[in-house]
Amino acid sequence: MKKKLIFTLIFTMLVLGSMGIRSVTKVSAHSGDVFGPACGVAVVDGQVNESEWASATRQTFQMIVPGTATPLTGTLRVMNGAYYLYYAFTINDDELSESGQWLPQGDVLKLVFDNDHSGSLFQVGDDVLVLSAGAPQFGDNYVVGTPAPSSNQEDTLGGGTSDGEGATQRINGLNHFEGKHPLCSGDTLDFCLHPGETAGFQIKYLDAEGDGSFGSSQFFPGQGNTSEADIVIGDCAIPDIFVFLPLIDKSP
Ligand SMILES: [Ca+2]
Ligand SMILES: [Ca+2]
Ligand SMILES: [Ca+2]
Ligand SMILES: [Ca+2]
Repeated sequence: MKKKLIFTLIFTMLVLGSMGIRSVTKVSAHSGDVFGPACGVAVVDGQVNESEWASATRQTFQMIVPGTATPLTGTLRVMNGAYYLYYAFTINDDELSESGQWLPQGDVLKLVFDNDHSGSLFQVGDDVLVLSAGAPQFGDNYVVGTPAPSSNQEDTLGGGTSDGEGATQRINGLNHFEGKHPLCSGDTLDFCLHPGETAGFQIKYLDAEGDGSFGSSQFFPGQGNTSEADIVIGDCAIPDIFVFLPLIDKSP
């Protein structure tokens, strides 16, 4: 009888495994680094104004830097409306570079998401949002997985759509990054989040120097595929999607 039970359990596990069902265990090895729930909308123009981000969850932190480079200090703000996730990042980089060694678009901010909050980053298909100093400043990407586990490319190259917008500016000694992305675009290469749900994420900032050389890679809350902070989606009624009716042609 016992053998039969064990056999049934193993069989069930094999069937579930073959169906590709991921573990639904919620890992919270990153307590403290939680952004949201917070409701609000912002004008995504690369100027992080205090007033427009007043209702966001904000945290200022020293970046984590492997090696000997000097850690920069970053501030991340997060909030959402009914349709979009909004995020703003400022960092005390000494200049905003629009191109550099290994960085054709210069300074780059990447938010790498753990869509299903499994506790592991860089699963193929996970959402990646990119804001660059050089054009195009916004990139809606996804984890490709090859050649390196963390490599990513534009959704449009994988049959998906580019969803959202972003802008970057140099203001008062800080690099400003602002972006927005649908909470649930319907694109399988994006996350789909509802009020109360949580996504994990990691920040990677790549610094291009003024002389064109590569500066450093800087992370928050840390480096590695299990070092992630959380975003909790608010139940926000703020209508932040606008439908423009087509102009009616009244000419005879
Ligand atoms: Ca703004
Ligand atoms: Ca997309
Ligand atoms: Ca994406
Ligand atoms: Ca820089």
